[in-house]
Amino acid sequence: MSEFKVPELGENVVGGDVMRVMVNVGDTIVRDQPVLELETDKATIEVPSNVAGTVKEVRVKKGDKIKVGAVVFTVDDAAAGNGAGAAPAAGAAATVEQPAPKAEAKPAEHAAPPAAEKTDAKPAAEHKVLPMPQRNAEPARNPEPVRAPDPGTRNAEPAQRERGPVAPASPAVRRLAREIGIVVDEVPGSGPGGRISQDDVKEHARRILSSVGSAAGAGASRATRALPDFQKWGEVERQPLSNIRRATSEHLSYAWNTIPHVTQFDKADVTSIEALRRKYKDQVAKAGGNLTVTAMLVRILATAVRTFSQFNASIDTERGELVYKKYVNVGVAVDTDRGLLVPVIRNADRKNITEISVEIQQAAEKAREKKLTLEDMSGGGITISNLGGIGGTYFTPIVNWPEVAILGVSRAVTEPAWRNETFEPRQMLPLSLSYDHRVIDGADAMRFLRWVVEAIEQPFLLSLIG
Ligand code: CAO
Repeated sequence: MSEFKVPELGENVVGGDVMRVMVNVGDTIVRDQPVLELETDKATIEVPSNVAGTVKEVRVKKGDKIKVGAVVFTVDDAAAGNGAGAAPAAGAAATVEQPAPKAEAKPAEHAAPPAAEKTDAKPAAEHKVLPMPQRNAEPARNPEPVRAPDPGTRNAEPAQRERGPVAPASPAVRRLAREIGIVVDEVPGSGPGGRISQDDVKEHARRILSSVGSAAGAGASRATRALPDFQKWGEVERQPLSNIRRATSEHLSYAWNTIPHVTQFDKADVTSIEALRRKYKDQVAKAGGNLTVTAMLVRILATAVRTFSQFNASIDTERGELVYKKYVNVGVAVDTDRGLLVPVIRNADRKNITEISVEIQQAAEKAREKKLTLEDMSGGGITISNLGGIGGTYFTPIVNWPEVAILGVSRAVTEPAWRNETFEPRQMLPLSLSYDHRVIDGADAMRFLRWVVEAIEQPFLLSLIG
């Protein structure tokens, strides 16, 4: 008899919510067959089996929260005869030599899984499966390791992406990290290829402690306040935070607590550009896009940050440096029924508005169909958040850390504007620019926003310099 346990999943994943158990008692399974779908705070992961045989007992069900190392099911492998091997010792899932476990990265999602708790052993059709390297033997990990502030659903640390899903670190370094409660995959490695040393782990721990200390100082009054008993005033219902909501909450709290925000407002006269939009809408539709103010603004922002490079920068407080990006990637906030997701339009400065319209359309569809990958949402330089399709006048968007600026767009309305000694009906678009005041001065922000307004009002400018 063998046990199948949740293997190490990489990318700081310590466990997750069971979305689907893809085997039933009596099923005959083979190695590498997807058997479990887990929703973590960063991705939905499809876990393949490292055992083969007939399923005898299934110990988890949809909705369970399980950790790496938990037994999922047992199999009778007597008849398998394919070298599935005996069950590893209890708590040793991390020591299992996984059969090149496959995980599928896609944004954490809150959508309800298929109705049946246990289904046939079939991978979900929409999932892409990414290969994950084998892991070395390692004892059970600290269940509650300390994490660096989480970039949430919006961005992944470049260093981690570059060095792959599993951090290069020796067993001794991993042990040290585990003992002091650090997620080793989050430690920036100073060695060749990002290899992590014991000193890197200690330095990372020191940094977290100092940031936790200052955050605690800043938010002490919030942290210590207990909620009232709401039931005193009527019926209430409690629901657990979904993974995507938790990740968004952590990410936005981090951004809000770290970035000194300022928001500036302006209005752009979109009467002419709106006429152009209507004129060319069908043409763009034929290419598969929806020509909207969002697409036009993505292109305008992409050109604007080439002129105002500090708007496409990040602040590295550790090293006392500003990081100026030479590429132009624009994030677009997309509203989904599971929460906010921010896919990124890459090299937006090199694409025309039709191409951008098509990409936004595709990204929004992927977001709503739960098909966005973490990569699709990484590497943005500046973000646009357009709530105008819904309504509203102005709002104060939160900067999407580690970016330094975000443009909020509200609903364009026709209003009287004083032009040529008379009031004329003009369609005006309210814009809200939030920025990190450590990096951007107010005067520069106003110049930037004015530039954007002028580019909207005189679209020829884009062709002139774009
Ligand atoms: N003012 C007036 N009309 C607007 C508008 C605005 N600011 N923005 C969009 N519209 C219009 C569009 O032109 C379109 O009109 P037509 O039907 O005539 O073409 C219609 O509203 C629907 O547009 P859309 O919203 O489907 O398309 P979009 O490209 O503008 O936006 C997307 C795409 C994905 C950004 C949007 O659907 C969305 O999810 N917005 C919400 C973003 C969000 O939640 N932000 C908050 C984040 S928290 O900071």
